[in-house]
Amino acid sequence: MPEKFHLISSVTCPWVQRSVITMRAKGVEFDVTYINLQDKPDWFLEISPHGKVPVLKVDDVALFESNAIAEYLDEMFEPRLHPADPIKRAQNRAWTDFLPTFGWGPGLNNVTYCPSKEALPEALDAARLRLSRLEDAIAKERGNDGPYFNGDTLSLVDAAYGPFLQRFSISEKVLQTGLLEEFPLVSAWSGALLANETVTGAVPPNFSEEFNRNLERRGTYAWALMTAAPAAE
Ligand SMILES: N[C@@H](CCC(=O)N[C@@H](CS)C(=O)NCC(=O)O)C(=O)O
Repeated sequence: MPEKFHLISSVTCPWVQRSVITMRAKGVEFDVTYINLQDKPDWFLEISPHGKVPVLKVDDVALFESNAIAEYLDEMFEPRLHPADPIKRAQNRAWTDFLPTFGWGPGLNNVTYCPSKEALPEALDAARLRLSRLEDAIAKERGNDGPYFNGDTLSLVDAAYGPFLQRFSISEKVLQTGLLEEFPLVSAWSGALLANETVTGAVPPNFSEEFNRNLERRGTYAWALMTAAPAAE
């Protein structure tokens, strides 16, 4: 059995949060080192082939890629966050692989980090397409009554999507697009994930401050709305 887990992290990274959720759900103790991704240390570049976090050091072995890390943790520690049924497990893996399509590029992140009011309608349309696929996937899962992807316990799919839905919910407070309300199953799923402390608490205490800094650095519309002076009477 490995003795020491050490996570190389960055405060606002959703892929890192996925590793932390997985370790929290399994009660795995770990140390953390935060690095500055704008100025990566040499020791980090030596252990991270593509220079990305998370890296999980398991004793002296460095694992990279949040998906590989999640799968490793799931094989090693109870409770299993993958379904026992091989077909369901394959489906869960496939929906986890869908995450970059869902979150990145013309997906949910383009709404979260939308640069302007004018760019919002196009970002919303592209996100709607991905959200409708996810809505269908959850509908097929229901058989189970939720609140999580496979039913009443967290799965690796929940650990993967939760961080992206959490970041969207922060921007959505000011954007007020109502986007998720168009997808009631995704909306209920998001609500359950954001009410789960294992998910939302898997960030350090300075997360909000650093996330806002991120919104500012990226020149987002959400940041402009957060800092807009109230209209004069
Ligand atoms: N596919 C990777 C994505 C990780 C990733 O994109 N991490 C970002 C931070 S959220 C990063 O380290 N970026 C640094 C860079 O690309 O230079 C995973 O799942 O671990």
